[in-house]
Amino acid sequence: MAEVNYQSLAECLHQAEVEKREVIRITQDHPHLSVEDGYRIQEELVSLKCGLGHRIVGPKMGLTSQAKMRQMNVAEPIYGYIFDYMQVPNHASISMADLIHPKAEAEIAFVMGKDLKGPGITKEQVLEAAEYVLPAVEIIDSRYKNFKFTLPDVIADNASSSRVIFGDRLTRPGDLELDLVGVTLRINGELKDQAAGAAVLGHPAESIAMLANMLARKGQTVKAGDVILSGGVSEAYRLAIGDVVTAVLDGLGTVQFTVN
Ligand code: 0L1
Ligand code: MG
Repeated sequence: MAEVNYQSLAECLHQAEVEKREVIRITQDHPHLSVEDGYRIQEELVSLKCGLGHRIVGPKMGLTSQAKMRQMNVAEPIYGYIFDYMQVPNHASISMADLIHPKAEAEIAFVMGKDLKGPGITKEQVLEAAEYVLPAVEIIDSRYKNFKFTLPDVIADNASSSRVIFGDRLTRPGDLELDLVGVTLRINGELKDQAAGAAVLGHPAESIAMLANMLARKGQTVKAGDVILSGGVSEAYRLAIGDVVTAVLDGLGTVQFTVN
C-alpha cells in the first residue's frame, strides 16, 4: 500500500481547487487513512494556503446536523478553515466557472470577542465570549468526484470549504435565542428548506464550544477576532447558473446572491 505523504496529498487537493476539477477520494488508494491523518493533511493544506498569502477568517464547523452525522456514521462533527479569498459580498454573485459542483447551506456565524481555550468550554462561555452573531450562507464544494468521500477524506479537503457570504447586520448574541432562530432557504423564490438554529447540535453556541474543545486536543484555541461558521442550519442544495439564493434568518437578517 502507498505511503501517506501528507504534503503531496494536500498539494493535490489544493491544485484540484485551483483548477476546479474533481479528484478521486484519497481513501481509494489509502483505505486505512484515519481521522488523524485527515487532519494532518488539512494542516498541510492550511499552511500551503497561508504560505501563498491567504489569510484565515476563522474556523468552520461541518457535519453538525444529526442527519449529516447519521449519513456519515460519525458521532462528532468536523472542522475546517474559511480563508479571505472565499468571502463574497452580500447581494453579489458567485461564478460557476470558479467552482466544481457547489452546494449552499444557511448558517449562523459568530464573531469572537475573546479567546476560548478548551477543554471544558461550555455554550454559556461561548455566548459570553462572542461579540456578535450574523447570518451566512456557506458554499461547500467538495474536491472529490461526485461529492463522494469518507470522513478522513472530507477532513483532508478542508471540510469542503469554498465560499461564504455573510449578512450585513451584526447582532449581540444575548439579544435573541439562537436555537429558536427560524431560517428559510429559497432558490429562485422556491422554498427549499425551513429550520431553526437548534438544528445545529441543539444550539449553535454548542458547536463553537465543541470546536474550542476539539482544537484544545491540538493545543490550539478559538481566537478573538475569529469569524466562525457554526454549521448548516439548513440542508445543502446544489446550485446552477442563474440561481438566486436567499436565506432569511429571523432577527439576524438576509443573505442573498446570484450564480453566474
Ligand atoms: O460545512 C459542512 O457541513 C460541510 C462538511 C463536509 C460535508 C459535505 O461536503 O457535505
Ligand atoms: Mg457548512
